[in-house]
Amino acid sequence: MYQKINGNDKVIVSHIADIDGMGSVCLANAVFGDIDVILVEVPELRKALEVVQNKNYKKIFITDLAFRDDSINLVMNDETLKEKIIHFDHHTSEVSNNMHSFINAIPVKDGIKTCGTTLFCEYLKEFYPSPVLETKYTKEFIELVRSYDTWDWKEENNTKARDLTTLFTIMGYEEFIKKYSKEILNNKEHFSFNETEQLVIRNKDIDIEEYISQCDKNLIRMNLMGRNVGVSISENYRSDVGNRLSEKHKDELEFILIVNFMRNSFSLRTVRDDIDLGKLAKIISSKAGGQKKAAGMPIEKDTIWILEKINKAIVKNEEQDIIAKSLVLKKTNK
Ligand SMILES: [Mn+2]
Repeated sequence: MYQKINGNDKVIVSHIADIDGMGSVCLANAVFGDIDVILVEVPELRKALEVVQNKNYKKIFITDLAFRDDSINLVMNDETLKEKIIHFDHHTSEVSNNMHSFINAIPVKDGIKTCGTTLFCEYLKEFYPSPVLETKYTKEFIELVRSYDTWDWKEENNTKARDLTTLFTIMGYEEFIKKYSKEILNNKEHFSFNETEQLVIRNKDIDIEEYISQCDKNLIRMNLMGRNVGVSISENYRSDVGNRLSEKHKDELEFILIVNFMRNSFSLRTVRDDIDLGKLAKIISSKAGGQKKAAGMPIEKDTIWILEKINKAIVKNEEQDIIAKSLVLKKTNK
């Protein structure tokens, strides 16, 4: 959890892990000048709510974050807090929570997939109109965020959207927010990367390629909830790893499960249309969330059995390996 608390009357709580979480914060900085900021992973929302709960905020914006039961319960028991929250989420798994007055999940609007940043921008345009929201630069920046976050960039071949995410991976959230808050405020031209940025993005792409092929080599095949799954125990670039490996093995594997011990989470990714990972993850854990092709859940008591299964799969694969090798050995000895 990252916090920048300066005693402002507004605070934005956003997703720390991707450019959609960043986009709303950059817009808020550009429009409000200064605003308190808290960045969290999805399961940390309750902690963030506890931080803002007894402060004198007039408005609490929550962007690109889903409410889990623990956060819902906290808000339900605090009328003052409930009134201050304005929520912008787009994850399909959360739509059923819209029955709560403070929850607002809209996955599609006018036939176009939304993201936290596009929803927040529309709200700002209505209630805090500003010329910085109307520039070519801002519109293009927001579309890059939307395109990447909804994975529309794949069909649209919007490589700039992917490059923006790569730059975020390189810069980290603090530098990224600082840079793009300033750009949105001052830049009225088309969105572009300078030469240095292009160079570091290309270099990073090479690293990512190597990382993915390493993950591919170490992929563990197993069965989970009756599905053929490829498991990758890896820390970085989870959307790239998940999507690329799912694409490569789409006939054999229904989805890719990434085990990330640094984030203490499971990430599920697929390119297939015959499975709904958001729904599947919800069956496994009440703390899960996501969409058809991308979902996640924490590693904790309800999900730890998955690690046990992976362990068994590793042992089984090793045994099969040994058998296969000894068969080869027998053959060559003959
Ligand atoms: Mn998002």
